[in-house]
Amino acid sequence: MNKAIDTALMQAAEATGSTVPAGMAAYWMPFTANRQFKKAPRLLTRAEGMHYWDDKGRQILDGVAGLWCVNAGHARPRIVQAIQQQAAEMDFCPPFQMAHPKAFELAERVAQIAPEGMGKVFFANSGSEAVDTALKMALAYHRVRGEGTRTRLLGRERGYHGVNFGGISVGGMVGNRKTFGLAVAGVDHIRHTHDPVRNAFTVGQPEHGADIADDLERLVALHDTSNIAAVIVEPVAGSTGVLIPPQGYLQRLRDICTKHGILLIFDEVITGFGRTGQPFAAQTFGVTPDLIVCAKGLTNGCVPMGAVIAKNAIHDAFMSGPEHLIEFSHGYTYSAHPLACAAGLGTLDTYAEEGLLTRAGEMQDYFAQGVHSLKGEPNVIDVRNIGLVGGIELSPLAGEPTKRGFNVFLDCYDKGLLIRTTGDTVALSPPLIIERSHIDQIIDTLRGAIRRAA
Ligand code: PXG
Ligand code: PLP
Repeated sequence: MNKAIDTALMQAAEATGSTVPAGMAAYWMPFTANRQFKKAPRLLTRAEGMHYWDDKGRQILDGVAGLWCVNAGHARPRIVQAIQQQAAEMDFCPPFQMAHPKAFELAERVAQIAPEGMGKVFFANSGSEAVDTALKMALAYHRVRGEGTRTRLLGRERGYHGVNFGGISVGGMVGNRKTFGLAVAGVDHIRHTHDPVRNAFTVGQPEHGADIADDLERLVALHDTSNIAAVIVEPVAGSTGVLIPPQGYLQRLRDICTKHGILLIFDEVITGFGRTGQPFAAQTFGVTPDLIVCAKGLTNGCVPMGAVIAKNAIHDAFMSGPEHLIEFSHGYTYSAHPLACAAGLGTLDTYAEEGLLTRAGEMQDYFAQGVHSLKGEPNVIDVRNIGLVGGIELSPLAGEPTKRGFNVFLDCYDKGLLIRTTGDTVALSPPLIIERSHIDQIIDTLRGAIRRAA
């Protein structure tokens, strides 16, 4: 820590009326209430299996797999060894016009667990980068086939697709529009599927709402098919409150896209790698998109990495012009980074050895019983679940939306449980190695916190 800078930053903070503990001034934290956090910091210093430990040595049960990413649990030996070995063997390999063996190996392994016919893998370094990669791929795909008027990108209300310009544009979060304005032009949105009046407290997929997919026909009628490149949705919306797709909805969306030649992109950053009981939600729901965006569980959260998995036909359409030319002018300095590829291989080995990509399916009934037992607790207005994802929606405190949710988060943390809240919805997405006793602990702790937040 540079003392002079730290002191200057602290003085500046004091001048504006906020005080920050020594050593904490320089780090501008992402998606965090910085001033509040620095008054009462929550610091994690170690992790293993289902648990974190904080700087005071307290053990904390991980109810959210870090941030929906540590699907195999923490500090898994195969992954640790793979990263250590790779760091010593080769630190970096230029990804443009060059490659290293593990990039091919990881792509093959991802393709093996992807839906039939989706055999091409393009690497990025985060979900946000993978989302923007997929959007650019969709635009370029139509151009390379001579349908260059297909430029419009469609998202869905209440969608979250990361933080880059493409992602916030197709995303459906009003906060991004309030903070950043227009972003990418030529974007429109279909309706979200959340319907608490008809579907509250449904176990698994809601019965009502397949017809909401027809909203895509409305936008086709408005913009004309010839102008629409792609529609991107999360099969299960995570960040905006755990919204489960109604029965038949995704298939209907698929059918409408197929009818009009619109690419369907599933953003599986959260649902990918076993979260819903199959490797991808596409398989859980039996609907195959044209592109899958993934990240998080790809490397068990250990080294940043994202990817786009493309249908073979989409990739093949690019392989047309002269062979010496670059087919898709896109990529990142750290695409297919050796450390990330090593971590990815260690992760997929761990998933395979322990059957983790289908374990959510085995645990989901017990998990569902647990989360739905919170129905009837004070202010619980809805409970939603699929695989090992749970959403418990609380009614907001009068005039102070998000505060009750945050109070529950703080209370759980105090009692040794890490959860995630988005607005007033508690989101659970534990590591897939979870045992029944952990589910019991999560539900007991959460129940107490919800009661105390009444
Ligand atoms: N798409 C989806 C569906 C996501 O959930 C991203 C894209 C972006 O990934 P990166 O790796 O760029 O963060 C995400 C990320 C939350 C939360 O609280 C969820 C995410 C990120 C931060 C917070 O639910 N998901
Ligand atoms: N900005 C500048 C000036 C660069 O040279 C580069 C990459 O070479 C980038 C941004 C993009 O960085 P990355 O490839 O890590 O996304």
